[in-house]
Amino acid sequence: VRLLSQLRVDAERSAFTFEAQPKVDREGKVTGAELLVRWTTREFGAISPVEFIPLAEQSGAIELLGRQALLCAGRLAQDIAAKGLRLHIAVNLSPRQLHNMAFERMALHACERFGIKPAQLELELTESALADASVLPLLRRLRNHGFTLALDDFGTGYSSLSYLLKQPVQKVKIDRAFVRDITSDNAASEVIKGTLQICRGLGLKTVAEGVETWAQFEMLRDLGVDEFQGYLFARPMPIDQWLAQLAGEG
Ligand code: G
Ligand code: G
Ligand code: MN
Ligand code: NA
Repeated sequence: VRLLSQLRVDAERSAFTFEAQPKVDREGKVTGAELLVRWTTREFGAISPVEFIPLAEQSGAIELLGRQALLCAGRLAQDIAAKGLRLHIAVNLSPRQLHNMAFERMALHACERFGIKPAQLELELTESALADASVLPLLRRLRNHGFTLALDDFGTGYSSLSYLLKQPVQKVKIDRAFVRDITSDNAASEVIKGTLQICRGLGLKTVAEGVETWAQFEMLRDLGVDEFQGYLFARPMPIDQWLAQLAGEG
């Protein structure tokens, strides 16, 4: 209860921070980064999003967190464009955010405010967020505005092929549970192969999450995965650190 009230107070104060975890292409070149929220309280220390996102969803604080994430993404996309780089910034969305009437306006506002195009932002949605067919019109509008929609944690929910066909997403992120087992478990690699084949057929880009070893990277690359994210390339890091790295590379 104390945690919940602290969460409300901190959400009002925009007290969340965000880390960036880069993604790379098949050559290992950076394509963009995913923003991951961080929350540290004086009383309880750092709390994992796995713990507080559900609380934020229940309490409604997720609206404020989501707004802060969009603004952070917009600002970062602006900084990156100013360096002459063409990289995307991805934000995670909770199911509840898609039921907020103001979400679309908030997302467009973030783009206007920082002078960026929606195409520079990627919205990561979980299967559970898409399970409710009533969000489809919003997703179509977001896509028409130019936002890239990515299906996160693919394979952990209950998506069937027919279900995937109906989604207006352009990218599929293969869950790290499959990536973890790809070199040891034949079933995991068959699931990935099947997923990649379907995605190719539908013209969807693919991202492998949680890539930790060279063996995983090489196997996934041979199978045709487009983008990669994981500790092998970089851990989530403070945004300024990522910008400094990019400056070094550029
Ligand atoms: O970095 P990591 O352990 O911390 O993230 C854990 C989970 O929290 C991930 O599944 C991720 O999707 C979710 N998450 C991270 N940042 C955000 C965010 O800004 N908004 C939402 N809704 N979820 C997030
Ligand atoms: O949004 P999503 O559920 O994809 O959240 C990404 C989560 O995965 C974050 O918690 C992030 O810290 C974590 N993560 C990113 N790369 C790796 C990795 O290589 N290995 C593991 N175990 N976790 C990772
Ligand atoms: Mn994600
Ligand atoms: Na994931």
